[in-house]
This record gives sequence, structure tokens and C-alpha cells, in this order.
Amino acid sequence: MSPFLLTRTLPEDATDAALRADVLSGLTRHPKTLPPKWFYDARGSELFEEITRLPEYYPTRAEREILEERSEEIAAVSGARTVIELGSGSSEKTRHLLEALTGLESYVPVDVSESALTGAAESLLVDHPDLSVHALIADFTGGLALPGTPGPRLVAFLGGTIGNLLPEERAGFLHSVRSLLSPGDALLLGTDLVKDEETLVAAYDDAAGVTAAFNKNVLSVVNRELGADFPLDAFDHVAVWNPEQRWIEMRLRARRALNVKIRELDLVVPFEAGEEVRTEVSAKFRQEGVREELAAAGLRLAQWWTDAEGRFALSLATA
Ligand code: AVJ
Repeated sequence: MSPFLLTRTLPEDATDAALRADVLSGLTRHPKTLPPKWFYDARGSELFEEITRLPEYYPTRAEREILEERSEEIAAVSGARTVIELGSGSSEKTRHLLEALTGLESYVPVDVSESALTGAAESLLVDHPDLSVHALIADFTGGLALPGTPGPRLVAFLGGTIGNLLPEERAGFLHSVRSLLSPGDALLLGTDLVKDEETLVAAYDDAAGVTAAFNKNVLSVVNRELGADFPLDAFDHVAVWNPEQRWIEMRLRARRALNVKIRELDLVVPFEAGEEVRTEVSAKFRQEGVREELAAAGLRLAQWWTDAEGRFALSLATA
């Protein structure tokens, strides 16, 4: 059996320092914000997996449909010997693709969640004992140091997670991906598509309240990691469609005026009744926009696939 390597590109206290910096800057500005990457502790990753099975949350199923339909095609076009998956989570959808790639030698899943990475690698290695898996605990928005693995390489960024980045962050991210690619390498990018508001809002405000629990989980993370005293029941989950920016915004709205103490930051954060913290944007795309953003980063849109209902797209881009 090939070795399973797990590398933390940042020391554990760097993660802690990043959380402190994000919480300090996000909660002392107006409007208040918290970055979505802090949703994903073990509980948050579990809740996200639960979201992907909700009737209202279509992106995972739509993307899986494309991967099931098109994996052979993607494999043939890319011929990859290494797949690098950014934000790999459970790696469940990627399986099809990995299995279609007949010359695959190496898989590099990159995620902020250690629990998701180890779980994914364990289950993958059961079926593919000869695959070399080198998992990276890393925040891929901050530039990546990748292990030296055989080319051609396919960098996969699935799930629509690029939509969590603001437009300027997306541009920076795509440039850094571009700089990782050698001739013959490719980027496989998943993007959720613009559609009617009702469908979009329902996907982020499900009837069972799982997304609400996922959203509030970021407060539990801050409570645990930074000794804060956010009362979770004093906040409501809010999901709104912003038609100008073409993104869904998730927010947490204070039900009443309150002061939150964050012990480790020596900070008291005042909330007015009704005040909101923006915890996530999830941008939705059209083909022309994707093409333009790729082109601006020096990438060429070579293939565009959608599910039968046209809800979600996979793009294959080359340098
Ligand atoms: C994992 C970033 C793709 O934006 O749809 C799901 C996260 N947030 N429900 C998304 C999420 C609320 C998800 N991504």
C-alpha cells in the first residue's frame, strides 16, 4: 500500500493566528463579517455533508450528475497522472473522476478540515491501495506549495466553492492557480449558475434548518477557539439573494441588543438589535463571466459542461 501523507502547510498556531485576525478585523468593522472558511471544524464539515443531501440543496447533485456523465471525457482530455483537489472535503464526488483516470498515480487533496481529509483518504485508499495520497491541510486562498508529483496535473476546484471568494479574491486565486500550471496541465472548475431567486434562497435556507445550524456553527467555533460567549439562540439565520452582485449572502442577525465578550482577544463586541454579521457569499455564474474571469488570469475555457437542467457547470481550462 502506498503511504498516506498528511502535511500541515501552516503550523497549528498559524491557523489560530489567522482565526484571531479574521475575527478581530471582521467583528470590529461595519457591517460585520466572518469568513466562511471557519465554518468547517469537524461539526461544521458534518453539517455541510448533511446539507449536500437536503432536497433544496441541488448543487452537489447537479455537479455529481456532470461528473458521472463526463468523467471519461474529462479523463481523456486531461490524461492526468496527478489530481490536486482544492477544498476536497469528503472527496466523494471526485471518486468518479479518479476512477476514470487510468494513468492516475497521485492524489493531493487540500482542505482546511483535517477530519475531512483523513476520513476521505482512508475511504479512498480502501478501494485504491496503489494510489499515492498526499493530503494538505491548507488554506488554498493563500497561495500553495504543492508536493512534486508527476504531470500532467489536473487541479480540481469543485462544489462551487470559488463562489465563496469576492471578485478581487477570485482574480487573485485564478492567477495563483494559473501559476501552478505547466503546459499540458488543466483546471477543472465547478460553478453554480444564476437561476431563479426562489430556488437559490431555498438552497441556503432549508426547511429542516440544517443550513441555519451550519451558519451558527461559526459562532461555536469562535466560542470554543477564542473563549467567546456568543449565545447561539440570540441569532437568526438569514439567506438573501443579491441580484447586483449575483450572490447569495448568508448572515447571522442578532435578535436583540447584546454584548459579546471574546476573552482571547480582550474584546467586547456590541450588537444592536437586528444587526447582522455576513458569514458567506456564494456567487452564481454565467458562462460568459466564467470565460472572462479565466481569460483575465491567462486561462482559456476549453470545455463547458452542465447538468441536464442547466443548474451547475464544470469548466475545463488550460494555460
Ligand atoms: C461549499 C462553498 C460550495 O456556497 O454552496 C452550503 C457552502 N453554504 N450552504 C456553497 C454552503 C451554505 C457551499 N460551498
